[in-house]
Amino acid sequence: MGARFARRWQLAVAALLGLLLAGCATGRLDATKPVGQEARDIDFLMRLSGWMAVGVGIFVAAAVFAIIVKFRAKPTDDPDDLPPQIHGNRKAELTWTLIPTALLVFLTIFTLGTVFDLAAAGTGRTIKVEGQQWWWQFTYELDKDEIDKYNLDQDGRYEIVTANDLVIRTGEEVNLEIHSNDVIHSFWIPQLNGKKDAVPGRVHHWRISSDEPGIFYGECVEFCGLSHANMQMRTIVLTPEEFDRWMREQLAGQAAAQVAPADESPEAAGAALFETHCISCHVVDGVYESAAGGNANLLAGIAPNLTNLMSRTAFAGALYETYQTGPDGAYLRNPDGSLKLNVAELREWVRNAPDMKPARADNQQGMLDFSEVLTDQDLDNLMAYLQTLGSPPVLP
Ligand code: HEC
Ligand SMILES: [Cu+2]
Repeated sequence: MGARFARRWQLAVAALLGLLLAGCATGRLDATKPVGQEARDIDFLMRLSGWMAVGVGIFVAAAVFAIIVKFRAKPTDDPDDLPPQIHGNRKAELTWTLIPTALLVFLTIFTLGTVFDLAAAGTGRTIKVEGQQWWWQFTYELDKDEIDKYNLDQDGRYEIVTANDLVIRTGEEVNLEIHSNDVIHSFWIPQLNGKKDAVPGRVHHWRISSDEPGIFYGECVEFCGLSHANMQMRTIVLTPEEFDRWMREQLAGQAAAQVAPADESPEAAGAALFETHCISCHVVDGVYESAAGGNANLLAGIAPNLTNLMSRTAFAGALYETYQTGPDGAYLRNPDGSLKLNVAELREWVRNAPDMKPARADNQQGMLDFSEVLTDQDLDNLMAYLQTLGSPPVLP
């Protein structure tokens, strides 16, 4: 191997290593900044085993170095003179068997403790999580106390169905029931807990919690087809008071949803278009339920429930922001303080979704291309209608 070739190799390896490490720097998915007990337990194990490995590594490297120096050949040595040939050394064998065993037993005790801790159910509410190509759905069922608290009809069964944004409150140990409607996915919010697979025909239990309000990002981490990388989600952690407001606004959004009114407004025209083109897949609670229970034309069985579309910070598997953000990620606001809708991308999504997110609508995955169906005027009207669906998000 020539020196020039070797240097090129070194350069290539350095460049690759640089690229690889650069991947660690994207701050959105970061398991080293836990905000809840579950993630903290995992972080502790990572640090414990990491530091132990560093200790072992330094010890082994130092020993190798010391041996190289101490037993190096001296100019006076006869090159044909071999050192004494021995077989086995009980003391050495025992040492390098027992020390690693002790280290591993020590790690196992901590690991098993954490594994059992993480498997225990939490004390908070249960939320159903459904993965499908290529977005996440979250379903909250209200219990008797909540039905009481929000002054709802005692005999009713109340469910809030949402997508992309998983909203929880600080301090609550939330129990997730993780399903899949098609292939295997995996649910991961690094700052809240480890990964849990979503497997068709099974329910996996998982617990998350956060001590602090904030938005914590997550992704599907089991390769699940074409738009796997675009199957993201967020956990919006609110204080108990804010969470309560979120609940009330979700319920208000359900109550406010209406059938297309017969007036001349753009909203009414949009609702009529929605009825024609969209309700074969999309549910608006209490109004357009035709897709409930699964549309035979959709492999996944469902499309995002749009009842409270405006209350979500992201759409299309959290690939796009519902509201405009500046370069620093902060939300842009209108003069009256309200959030600025990301009309451009939302409109483009409704016009030609497969162009915005790779999917195979012809294979019943994702949303159809409406670019040949809807006129500019239709799109404006649909935008007006979509803006009637729910109130703005409650932000931490
Ligand atoms: C064939 C079924 C189907 C039809 C018809 C359909 N959609 Fe969709 N729509 C979907 C699916 C599936 C998704 C989720 C796609 C994804 O995230 O990968 C979606 C996503 C959306 C979203 C983003 C929601 C979110 O929370 O991520 C909006 C908004 C939307 N559709 C509006 C419409 C409108 C308006 C129409 C009618 C013009 C319509 N859709 C027609 C299946 C459909
Ligand atoms: Cu997936």
